Amino acid sequence: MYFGKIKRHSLTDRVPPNQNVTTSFPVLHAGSVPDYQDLSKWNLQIYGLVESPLLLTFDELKKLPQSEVSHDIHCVTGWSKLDTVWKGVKTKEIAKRVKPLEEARFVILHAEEGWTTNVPLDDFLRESSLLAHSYNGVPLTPEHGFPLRAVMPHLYFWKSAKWLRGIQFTKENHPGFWEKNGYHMRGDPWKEERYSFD
Ligand SMILES: Nc1nc2c(c(=O)[nH]1)N[C@H]1C(S)=C(S)[C@@H](COP(=O)(O)O)O[C@H]1N2
Ligand SMILES: [Mo]
Repeated sequence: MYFGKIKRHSLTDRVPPNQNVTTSFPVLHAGSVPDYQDLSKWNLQIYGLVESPLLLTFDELKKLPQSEVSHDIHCVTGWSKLDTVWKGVKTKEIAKRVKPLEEARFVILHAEEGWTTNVPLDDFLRESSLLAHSYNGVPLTPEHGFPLRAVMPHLYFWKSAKWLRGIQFTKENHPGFWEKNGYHMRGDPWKEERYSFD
């Protein structure tokens, strides 16, 4: 596994403003944890402003090129966790296959129970953005998003939808679940983009 060049830096360079490092792994979400008996009915729908929409089964997703990446994550409630290791399919690999149209500027991530979050297309397509099925080398636990979640570690962690079922490419920026409740449309932790009204 390649972890990149080891840089010498203090924790303050590494942790965004007003965040505290935790070694635990807090669980945060609205609604209930889905209970999947098996994945035979599970699929991931990729649609909207794309040339070739895709409907992937879990097996098909596992057959796409896999990446394992290590990132720090930052929750808007104030905790950060360093060096979290995720495995899955890069969003870039998905985009290569569906080919977003030129009009597509934003992405809505759809989770179970109708939960959504919105991100600009450029953020969705970052090198570090992943559709993850594993954490620390083992499948995600139900409460952390089994069988599949988004991981977009350069944004506050609420953008990283757990129990992901759909990826919709859009022209306009449609606020998702927390964004409708005042959370930021982008959510850059380094700029402290927590809420849209402050
Ligand atoms: N489907 C879904 N995904 C979600 C949420 C949610 O309520 N529903 N909450 C988000 C929030 S606010 C956070 S901080 C992270 C928490 O992920 P964790 O429970 O794995 O730490 O999940 C995000 N993904
Ligand atoms: Mo959160």
